[in-house]
Amino acid sequence: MAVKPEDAINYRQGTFSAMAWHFGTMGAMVKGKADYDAEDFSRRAEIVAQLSKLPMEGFVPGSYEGDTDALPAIEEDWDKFEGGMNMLVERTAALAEAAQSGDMAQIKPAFGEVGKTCKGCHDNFKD
Ligand code: ASC
Repeated sequence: MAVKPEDAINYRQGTFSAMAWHFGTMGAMVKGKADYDAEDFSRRAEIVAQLSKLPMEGFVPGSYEGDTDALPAIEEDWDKFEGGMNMLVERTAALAEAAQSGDMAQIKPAFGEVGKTCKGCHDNFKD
């Protein structure tokens, strides 16, 4: 797929922004800063799980300069990056599954695993 680097950057940033919107709202519930609403939490967890599949195709050659925080390390260590993105897909699916239980004792650790996965890639691949 031939795309302009700036379009790829906008695309993947949009997907991550939408994920952060929902994950942040979920985080407020997990941390007790907002009332836990099981149905709303579950809906958002599903959205995040679906969104997590989207950004990967936006990481195209030539898109690691300009208006982006994505580091060239992504291309240099592609297997590790891809592994991290796959882990995000798996762990957000696990969180969506846990969310269906409505049981915070199951949700909390699953939420934490997703957060760690976000951070793992940010530490290595985001400026
Ligand atoms: C968020 C968000 C992230 C992750 C990360 C977790 O809510 O926007 O990028 O959680 O901070 O470590």
